[in-house]
Amino acid sequence: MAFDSLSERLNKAMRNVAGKGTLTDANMEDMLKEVRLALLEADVNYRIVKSFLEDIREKARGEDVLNSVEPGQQLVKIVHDQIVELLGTDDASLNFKESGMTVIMLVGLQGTGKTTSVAKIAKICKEKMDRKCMLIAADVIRPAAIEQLQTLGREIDTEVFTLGVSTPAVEAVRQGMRYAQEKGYDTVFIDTAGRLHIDQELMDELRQINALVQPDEILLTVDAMTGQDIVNVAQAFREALPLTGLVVTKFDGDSRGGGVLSVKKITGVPVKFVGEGEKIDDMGMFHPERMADRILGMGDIVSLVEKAQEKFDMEESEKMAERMMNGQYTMDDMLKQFEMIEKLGPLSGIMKMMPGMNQYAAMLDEPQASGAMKHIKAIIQSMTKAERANPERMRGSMKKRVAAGSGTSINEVNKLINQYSRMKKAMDQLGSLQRSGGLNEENLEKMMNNAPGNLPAGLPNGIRDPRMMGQYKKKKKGRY
Ligand SMILES: Nc1nc2c(ncn2[C@@H]2O[C@H](COP(=O)(O)OP(=O)(O)OP(=O)(O)O)[C@@H](O)[C@H]2O)c(=O)[nH]1
Ligand SMILES: [Mg+2]
Repeated sequence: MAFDSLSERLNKAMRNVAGKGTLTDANMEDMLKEVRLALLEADVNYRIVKSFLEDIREKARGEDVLNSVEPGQQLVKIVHDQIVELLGTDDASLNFKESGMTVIMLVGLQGTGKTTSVAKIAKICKEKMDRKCMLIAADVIRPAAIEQLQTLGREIDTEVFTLGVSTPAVEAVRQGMRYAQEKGYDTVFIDTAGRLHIDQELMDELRQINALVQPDEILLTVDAMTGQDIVNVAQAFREALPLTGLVVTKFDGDSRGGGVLSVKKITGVPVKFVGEGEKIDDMGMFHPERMADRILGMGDIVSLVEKAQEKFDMEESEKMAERMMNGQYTMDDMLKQFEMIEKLGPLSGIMKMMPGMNQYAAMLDEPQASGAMKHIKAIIQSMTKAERANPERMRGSMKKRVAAGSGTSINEVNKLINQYSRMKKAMDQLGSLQRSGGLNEENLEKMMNNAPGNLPAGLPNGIRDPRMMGQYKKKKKGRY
């Protein structure tokens, strides 16, 4: 099985360090040396190995020390997370059109497993996602290709559209699409021809099909046994076609796995499916977490550290919440908050449902949406302790220094300070709500009645919201 020897070596290196009660630079470097060798031996791209190790070092230094687990165990978790990161943390599910027909095209070199994968993935779509699937035979080069697809189609009880070998592939696709539309299919798979090497003729044909149907998914099948060459093949195909994902086949073979571990980082194309055998059901969606568990094989330790981290986060956030509601909200708190939100995912969904909190919800999402976390961090880290506690008091020259120090602009610094002020206000409001008894019946009643005078001091409501106030004034001005 792919990754077996990598897994064994990594496991050994990590077991060594996992039991350590104290962690010195020296035994961490020993461990990293082992990890490095294991990855290189598995044929992972050397540049990736290098940045992989650097990231681990950096994370190990930056991590909060958890009291309830051994430092070595914490390090195991860091390595695990780094493998997940390498495999890709974005959503790797299929893109289906909201309405209308979704088209999924499989491309790849000869014999990599396109035709088999079409049937395997169609079966998953049919059975697990309730899609109405049809297959189009667009490989008119290999004589037995159409028959092979028809056999597979029968096996998964799915219609195959073909015009035989004498109709060019592009024409077969054109007519197949029309046919699928008429028949009310909502998901169409296109099985294309393969070549031994990437050649112009193949790419031209694929480009034409792409231009004609603009598939929602173009999946490149790669054979896990190809090793690092996966990366070169993926790059060549990506230059010709807007690839949306990879299907790694023959994972059941004895490949070292380095190509699979390198391809996402280098090409930016995520692995979406993994084929693990010749049978129709030997295909699964790709889960980076599960794959990382499989590679590292230390699920017990990883989940132990996860639990400790959750507990740590809870304690931290409780302490923080208490301070914040007592009017001690600093920019350091804001940064921590953003980081927590980043970890948690969209908290704004919940906030949007709370009366008056909608405006803050949008702010919370901002650092995630724009990827501005790096800037925010740099800005806050460029500020002195005193400035972080009272950013509103910063003068122009200070802001200029911070902007220069963080590689941002005064504008961005100002924007962050504004955001901070609004968050601080929200915290104060929550604090005063809590001091006046929390969200009890009485306070809720007051909020419902929306009577500004009766509300706990400063609670946001329609008219006191500064932005609403502006609109209100504008309206007044226009009218009178
Ligand atoms: N062990 C194993 N064999 C696989 C897997 N996927 C495909 N195969 C086998 O690989 C061979 C080639 O598969 P095809 O699906 O015909 O490959 P293709 O890319 O369509 O090939 P061409 O159409 O000739 O380019 C077949 O014998 C498949 O059974 C897999 O995940 N594991
Ligand atoms: Mg084929």
